Amino acid sequence: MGDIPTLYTCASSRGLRATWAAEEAGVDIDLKILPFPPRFLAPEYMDINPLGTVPLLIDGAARMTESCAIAHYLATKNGMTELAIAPGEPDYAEYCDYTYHADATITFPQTVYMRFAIFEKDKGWAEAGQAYAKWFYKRLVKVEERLKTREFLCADRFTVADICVGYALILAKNVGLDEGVPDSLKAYRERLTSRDAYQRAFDREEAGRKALKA
Ligand SMILES: N[C@@H](CCC(=O)N[C@@H](CS)C(=O)NCC(=O)O)C(=O)O
Repeated sequence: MGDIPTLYTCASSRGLRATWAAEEAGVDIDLKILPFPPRFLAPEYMDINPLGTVPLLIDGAARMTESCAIAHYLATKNGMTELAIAPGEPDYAEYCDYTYHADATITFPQTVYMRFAIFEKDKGWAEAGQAYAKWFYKRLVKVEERLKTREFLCADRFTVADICVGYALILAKNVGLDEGVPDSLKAYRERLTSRDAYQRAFDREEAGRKALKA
């Protein structure tokens, strides 16, 4: 494929932020779906990404391993698009803030919950996992407040900040963390996931996941 970026990811992982941004921006990517977790099920992946995490984007000499950064990069690599907010535009600061907030503050407790309460629940840490679930719920307050008067997080339009925060809400539903998600954020998630580009991204990843099993 050569000239187009290659995205290594696992279906419905944080890499969905990147696949979704590529679909929204109309950027061609070579999508490579790995089994989860690649660390154990695709150990050769460690040679190209010693972290063992997904996503990984390779574009020429660039190697990126942060889903929110990759989403912003894909939305802007061929020039600014409506999916991003430029310096000097209203809500530029908020755009940066919510794009980082999505993973650093919201997805972080979700990840710890998943590890302790799901993947390693037999190690006796399930209670700690549930404590992180509560922490996750509390951390939704900022987005909840922001969306009381808005349809999207920034500049009255759909941006990468919505992709990044929206994915955390999608993950919540997928891993049994929906009980403490306010109805207003469930409605926001519904608006986001009904977008054609989201559906295309989801279907592309699922097709890759199914091909692994074939
Ligand atoms: N901050 C990184 C985190 C990447 C990450 O931890 N990805 C998870 C999947 S959502 C993963 O690869 N877990 C498997 C592992 O750590 O072995 C991002 O947003 O891309």
